[in-house]
Amino acid sequence: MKAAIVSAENPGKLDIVDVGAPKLTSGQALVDIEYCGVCHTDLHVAKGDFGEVLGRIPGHEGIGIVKAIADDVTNLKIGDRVSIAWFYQACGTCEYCTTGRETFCRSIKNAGFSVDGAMAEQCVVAADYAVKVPDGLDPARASSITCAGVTSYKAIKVAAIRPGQWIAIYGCGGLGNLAIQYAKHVFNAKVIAIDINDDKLEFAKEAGADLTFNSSCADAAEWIQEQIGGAHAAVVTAVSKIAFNQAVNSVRAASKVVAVGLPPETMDLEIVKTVLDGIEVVGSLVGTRKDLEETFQFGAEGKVSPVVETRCLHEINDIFDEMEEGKIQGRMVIDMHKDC
Ligand code: 8ID
Ligand code: ZN
Repeated sequence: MKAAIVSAENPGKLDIVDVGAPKLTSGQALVDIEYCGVCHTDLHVAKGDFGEVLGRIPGHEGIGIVKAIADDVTNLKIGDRVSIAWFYQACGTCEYCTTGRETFCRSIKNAGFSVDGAMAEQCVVAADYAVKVPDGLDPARASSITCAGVTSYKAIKVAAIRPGQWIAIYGCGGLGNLAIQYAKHVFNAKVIAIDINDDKLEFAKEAGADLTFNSSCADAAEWIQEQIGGAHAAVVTAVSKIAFNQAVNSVRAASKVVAVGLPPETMDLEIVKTVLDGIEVVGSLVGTRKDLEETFQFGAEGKVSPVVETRCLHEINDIFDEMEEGKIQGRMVIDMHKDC
């Protein structure tokens, strides 16, 4: 089958190759992939930012149709439409798995990083962990919800924002534009969107942002403090430590800064401010199966609608370039049946 793999010859790139179809083992379902969104995490994986995984098939915004199931699988049937998410499988029994925090299981497997993902014609999933896509949700949009959507939604849950409060969203890319939509249409918050790119900020306005700010030449924190006396929470999806530092300074006392972006850097945290203002800086990692089920439902109801453009698998390295140059609005989604 056709697949993209992390290249050994071209650092930071993927090669399109022919590989053997994955083998179905106990507890698994074999999925014919229809769509796979391209997340900035795939770019981190290709570059080895989380450790080198040469030969790995990336892709964790996969959507496809179940083609076969192992004999012991009871929760899926052939023909079901399911997702292949970064949260691929966990142990199911540890203190994290049994307390609603399964994405922090220490034995977690991640699609497209520790196991092969969905940038291929076929993929196997752990059947118990594959979330079904509800009827009425377009599969290309569902792919973007499988990571960008659920991660943004969960991060706002973690931010504990209340209706009518201000939330600052740093980074208005694949995740950020959806974070704006969830903040507005699900949590009834007011949104300040921050990016370094004017096109992204125009897009953020279309997604529902009440205020926007270009932080390429000015400090967003100062401006936010001036305009609204500080945000009640911030979610940082930007791939830059500068945004993380600004986020801490842009919130009111006793607020949360939710870290989502994964730049391989260290943020500066001023201890005195953190203590005196009671700031909580907290990481948020994708979402649980239940979070994804909820997020899919908001998509099916039309409350949140990912903006996607379909591309072919052979364009994957071009998509990575466009992502690094900040040229993508919404999500590029690979259509496995498209040829170019
Ligand atoms: O579970 C998680 N925590 C999770 C899940 C999925 C993705 C984390 N991520 C991580 C990705 O690995 C990546 O590091 O979130 C980050 C954002 O992913 P994305 O939304 O898929 O990336 P994008 O579409 O390239 O958007 C990034 C945006 O950040 C802006 C860019 O202009 C772009 O719009 N940005 C940058 I780069 N620097 C900025 C800055 N200093 C900035 N915006 C504001 N201030
Ligand atoms: Zn992702």
